Amino acid sequence: MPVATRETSDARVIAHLDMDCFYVQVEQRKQPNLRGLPTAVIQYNSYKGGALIAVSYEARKYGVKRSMRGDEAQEVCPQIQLVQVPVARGKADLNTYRNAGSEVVSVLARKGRCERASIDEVYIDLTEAAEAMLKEAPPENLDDIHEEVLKSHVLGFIVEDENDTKKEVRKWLCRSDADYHDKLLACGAIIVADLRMQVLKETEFSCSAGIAHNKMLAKLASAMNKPAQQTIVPRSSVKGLLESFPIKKMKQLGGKLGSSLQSDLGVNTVGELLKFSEEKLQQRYGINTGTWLWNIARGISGEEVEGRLLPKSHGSGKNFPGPQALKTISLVQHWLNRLCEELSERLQSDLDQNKRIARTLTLHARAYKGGDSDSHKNFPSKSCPLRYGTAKIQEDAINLFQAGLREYIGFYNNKSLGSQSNRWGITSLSVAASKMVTIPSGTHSIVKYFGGQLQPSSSLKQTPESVIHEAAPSSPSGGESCLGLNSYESQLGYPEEDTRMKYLRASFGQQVDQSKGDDLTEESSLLSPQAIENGTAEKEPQPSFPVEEPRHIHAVPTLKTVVKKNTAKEKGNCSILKFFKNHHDHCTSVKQHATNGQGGKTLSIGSESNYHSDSTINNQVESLKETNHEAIGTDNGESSASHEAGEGRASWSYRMEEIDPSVVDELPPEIQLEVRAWFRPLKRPNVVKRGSIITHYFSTNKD
Ligand code: TTP
Repeated sequence: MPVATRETSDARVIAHLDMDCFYVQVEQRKQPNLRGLPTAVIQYNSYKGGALIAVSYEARKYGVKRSMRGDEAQEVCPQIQLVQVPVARGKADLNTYRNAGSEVVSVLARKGRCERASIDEVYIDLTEAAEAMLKEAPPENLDDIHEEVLKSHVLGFIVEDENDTKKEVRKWLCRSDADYHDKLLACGAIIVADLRMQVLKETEFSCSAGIAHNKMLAKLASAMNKPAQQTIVPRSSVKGLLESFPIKKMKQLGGKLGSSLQSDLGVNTVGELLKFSEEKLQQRYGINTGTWLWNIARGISGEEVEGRLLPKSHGSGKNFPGPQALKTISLVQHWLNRLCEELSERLQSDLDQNKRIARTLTLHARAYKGGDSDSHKNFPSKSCPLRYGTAKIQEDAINLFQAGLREYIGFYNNKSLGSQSNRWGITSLSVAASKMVTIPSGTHSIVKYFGGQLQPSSSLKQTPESVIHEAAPSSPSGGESCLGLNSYESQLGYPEEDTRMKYLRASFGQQVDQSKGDDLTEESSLLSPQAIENGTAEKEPQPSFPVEEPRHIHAVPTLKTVVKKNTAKEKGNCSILKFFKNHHDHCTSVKQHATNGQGGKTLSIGSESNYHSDSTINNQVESLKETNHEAIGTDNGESSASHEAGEGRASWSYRMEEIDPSVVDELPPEIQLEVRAWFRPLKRPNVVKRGSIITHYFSTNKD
């Protein structure tokens, strides 16, 4: 989701460096005889000659495009050299490219704060370096400016004599009457050219760059003149640049939000957004996205260069195009096992090298159903807390897949696989590990770190079996699953036994007593079963709208009281299930609440919660009705408290989308996590709830 950030008034110099036809360059470094030849890297599969994933600039001249397959590329350019990506475990092995990307980052990081944006893209904040240069050796004082700098493109700068471009650029760089911003950018251009030459010398890779006062503009500019060139964006040229810049090409606008701008507002270029007031954009897309759109129309972006040299996540995926589509669970399991093996290896090496652990495992897939391989429908992505160890990741991944499949085909069981309506095919599978956390070094801090996550508790033992089993329908072990963990290992998210124990001993400086494991609550308990079914727990933010709702911060005296009361009782528990556990004993079974007419989700409050449909959230929060009947309600005239007849006790329900998220702020942090996971999927576009107050949601009787 786009995030509006206020731009600082300070002058900044940000560069975005993007490697040219990166995989091709990596392959050409391995095989120097390919240099200068039309070359393309193809995916690992022979279907129609394999999909092209990187195309050299020589091949582009012949009309070879990334969208082509090998066969087609050979038709338009018979002399093309097709190189297959390295292969491991029957799929592409991108490690060579990742490592090559790291080589580049390590050169750049010497000069400023770097953010690795992708396998071959880096942002670098050169403000300090440019300021220092301007002070000590400004461009106009330089006897010699390198040719590479003089080849820079300066947006909006009209070169009068085409034959004298370098001389003209030199003049622009050395203007003594330039404003401070442009002077800094001129210094930035000199530094970036130097860095690019350094990268070429040390890695043999060429790259292109954009130099501007913010990340957004630097990124736009780096793609404007490729390969091996750089583009400067003076402030005065921002309006001209955005005026004609296609809206769908803008970062974060390639998807639904960009399409909505086109179809609903008739906006086709970024500049056309200038026609709309901030209020209008906010009304249509929500406060945050509205402001973000208003900002980008003006080239405003306050986003900082994050200072991250390591990837944000790890992923392993594979496509199964055409006839290769996976049509049985056992085939899916076979490939998931391989993908998980690779993921696990990379997580292990990240842990070894960087002392980082990942906290979330996500499964994505593309699929078709009903035997129609052309009709791809969205296969729901699913997430759960990540447990280290290849076998555990494999087990959790297949469970996530099955949860997704069940939702995807509406109803799923093995017996009906053969029937036409339940036929399906998987054309793409991937697993990703995200939410990377660096483990603080030092005995004291590591204890503190784990202490926060692993408070002693027996809550898991009280987690309803039914919930666990339903959520993990085919757990091979029949026991431990991504939802039902209670081993020390799973809590720590640590890798295989030996490494884990070794690492813990080293970290704590003491013997680790494994037997203590049973007493600890694991992170997975923070995940509601519904969240896993919905793929919402800890789900990575998607770059499309829904738009974030405005948050309302209101005092919530009633709920606060309840929370305080329970918190005192339940200190140390990590799950909302546990949080309310004292009230289960005498509860009755819960009736499942169907999705309401508006597609909303209903949270049924009662006991013996059965994990059921993805649109129904059931949790054992009976205590709310015990202590605070009036705390939950709806505002649409439907009964807020649905007393379940025949069960002897009331089971309360409320529609999730009608609960003010600010209520969650009042809950203990560990409970907040879980409740937030319930809220996430309910964010909807074009809804700006104004004037919502907590009493509105939590009044006893709604008409
Ligand atoms: P890009 O930076 O998008 O492209 P590129 O470096 O090949 O070419 P350009 O000079 O135009 O920037 O992608 C970087 C690498 O990522 C690319 O070399 C191959 C890989 N890649 C894929 O594997 N699949 C894809 O769909 C894309 C877009 C890239």
